[in-house]
Amino acid sequence: MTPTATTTDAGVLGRIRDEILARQRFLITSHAKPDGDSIGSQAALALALRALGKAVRVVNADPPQPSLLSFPGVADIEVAPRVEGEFDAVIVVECPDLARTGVSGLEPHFIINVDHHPGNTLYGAVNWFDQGAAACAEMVFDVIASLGVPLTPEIATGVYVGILTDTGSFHYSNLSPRTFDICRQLLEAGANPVAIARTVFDDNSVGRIRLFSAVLSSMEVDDSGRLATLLMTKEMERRTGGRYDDTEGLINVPLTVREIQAVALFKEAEPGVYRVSFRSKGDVDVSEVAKRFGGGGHRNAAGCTVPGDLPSVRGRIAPLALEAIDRSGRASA
Ligand SMILES: [Mn+2]
Repeated sequence: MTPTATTTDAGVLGRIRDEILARQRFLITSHAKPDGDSIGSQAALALALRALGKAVRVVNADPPQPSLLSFPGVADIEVAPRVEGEFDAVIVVECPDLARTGVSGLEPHFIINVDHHPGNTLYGAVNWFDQGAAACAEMVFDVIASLGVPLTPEIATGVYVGILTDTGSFHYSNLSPRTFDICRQLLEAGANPVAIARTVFDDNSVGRIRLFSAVLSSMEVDDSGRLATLLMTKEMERRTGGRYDDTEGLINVPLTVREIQAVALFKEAEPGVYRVSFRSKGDVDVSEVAKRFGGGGHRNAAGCTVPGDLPSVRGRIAPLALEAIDRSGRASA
């Protein structure tokens, strides 16, 4: 098969259906540090294939987030750096290239690639790549429908978890009428959107909230009101009972202020060394700032490690971040 850039035609879905129906033993994997779309897509697909009497193992390089563990099929997901055993096909969901799985031993197998990430390298024997899908789970929904497997509440829950998380709770731009049509069918099949959202998002601890509170209390906003800086120290971690590695989403809080265009979080890595994380909106390119200090990343999310005391590190970073904001203002003017 000659892969094409975006293969949304009915032909590829029919081919996936035929290849699955003709095979018996499956491995399903996804990207390392799996997100809600990875886990929801995998769990739903595994349940659907098992309903067809197939043998299915799901193997990822890293465990699911604890908040996802109670969803149907998720506890069965294995964590391993390498796959061993005989499989008739490997289905890779939500993964732009094979290396991103973090799992070795996949290459010799017949690979079915189902993904929506821009830049997918079409590494499979069969590739369904649709970057217009709001979540890989939308594509998995179509695969399950093509197989003729009835939607159970458990399967519907997995697909809904993927869509809910990958759309940022229905905030992001890839949403389409199709997204809501699928969700309508998922609810009709028994997915409970209130219970799912509570399970996914109500996973804070008191210590985590206290750590967030300490870090947000450190916020400084520059005179123009466009740049926020945050500080996190080991002392804050000790005092609050939060965990240093459990601060997902914290840096995004200042960005919810309309005027703030970029955020820099200075996280004390060791005495005299700061890990600096950046987030920005729109055309503000914070990766350029990170690169000046040997780091990198994307336009709107980047990071670097900088030695020095806080006043000097902040003093070097803040003017460059403001320049990045100024540049974007000029570009869009
Ligand atoms: Mn996704």
